[in-house]
Amino acid sequence: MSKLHLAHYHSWSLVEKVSTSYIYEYYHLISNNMVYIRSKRVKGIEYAYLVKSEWNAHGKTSRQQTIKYLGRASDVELEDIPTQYRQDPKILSFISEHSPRDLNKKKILVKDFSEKLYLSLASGDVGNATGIYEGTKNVLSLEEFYDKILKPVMYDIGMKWEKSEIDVATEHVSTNTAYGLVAAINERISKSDNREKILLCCPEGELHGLSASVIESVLESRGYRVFNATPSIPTDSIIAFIRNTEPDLIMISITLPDNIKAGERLVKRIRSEFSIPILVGGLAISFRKGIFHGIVTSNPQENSIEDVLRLVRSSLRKERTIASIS
Ligand code: B12
Repeated sequence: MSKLHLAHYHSWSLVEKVSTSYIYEYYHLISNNMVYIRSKRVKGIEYAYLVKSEWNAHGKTSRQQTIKYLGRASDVELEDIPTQYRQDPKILSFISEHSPRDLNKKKILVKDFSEKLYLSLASGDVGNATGIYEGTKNVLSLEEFYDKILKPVMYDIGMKWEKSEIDVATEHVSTNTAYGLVAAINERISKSDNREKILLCCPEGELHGLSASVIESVLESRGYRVFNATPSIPTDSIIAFIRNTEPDLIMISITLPDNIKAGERLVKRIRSEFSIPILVGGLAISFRKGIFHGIVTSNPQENSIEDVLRLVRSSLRKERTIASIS
């Protein structure tokens, strides 16, 4: 990642949006010049223009110049935008807002958002990362943002670290920034009361906790009350917490295959004291079948947020059925 690229990227925090009933303008500030997309509606059809605005400090006036006619707003592709202006989440937002149904466009946008998110995470910029999330909102659901963008970016960071393409400091900065991003997203999520309680925890020794934060974020958005006790804490603490809070479901997240045995011990201990449904999942489980007898685990390769939600719903439904029978 070049420093120049990052410096350029930071200028997006100065982006401003102006809207009237007919004109939407997305600004990109480069020194004293702004570049933005303006769209005008003619006979019900929106047409887009890439426009440069030059500020004259002496005369205190600005001069607009159309750089490029982009055609119908709904047909604008990223490729239509000159490369130097493609970095702006607001320009991306304009494209996604005007043609959210175009699958191919969506793919390109996901790729572009992912590259930008990687840069933001690696440079420790929560504000930028949150801006990127905001930019995806017209095209992607919260679940899709996590599944299609944040998770693959984190997996990629893992690969890069494994291949020594990035050092451990960059990996740590990225992970901590990702936590900040999830927290910022959570602040934007409205929560309701009287919800089913879910405890998220890890076996002792398991230090991977971002997965649980992502799951927490989605479950909270769906109205569940989540207690996130990850990453690793002593089993006795988990047991005491369960006794005090009486959750309706316990979810155990395991990332490292080395921690499966500790996970099995945790499950055994919980089952010996409580009859609360347990769900086990995580990277370690997603590649191994047939472990954790009698416990619902996420299936290999079925690791998406939708899968997690499905498993949570079915576990709670089973619990309610058992409760209503007994
Ligand atoms: C961030 C990170 C760390 C951070 C974790 C910080 C934190 N607080 O989370 C730190 C630096 C601590 C770390 C340490 C280590 N890490 Co690490 N880490 C990662 C990394 C880059 C990202 C993990 C992540 O957040 N992923 C994003 C989340 C959203 O995805 P997810 O975990 O898959 O979760 C999803 C699903 O699995 C599922 N899910 C998760 N939990 C549950 C639970 C239930 C019940 C259900 C239903 C579903 C479910 O839902 C989630 C959302 O879809 C991964 C790369 C990777 N491929 O994941 C490596 C990775 C997991 N780490 C790895 C390694 C080797 C280590 C270390 C051993 C390195 C070392 N030598 O010290 C240590 C071990 C620490 C320990 N004892 O746990 C390897 C593991 C390889 C392996 N198979 O054994 C990986 C894969 C990197 C790599 N490519 O080599 N790591």
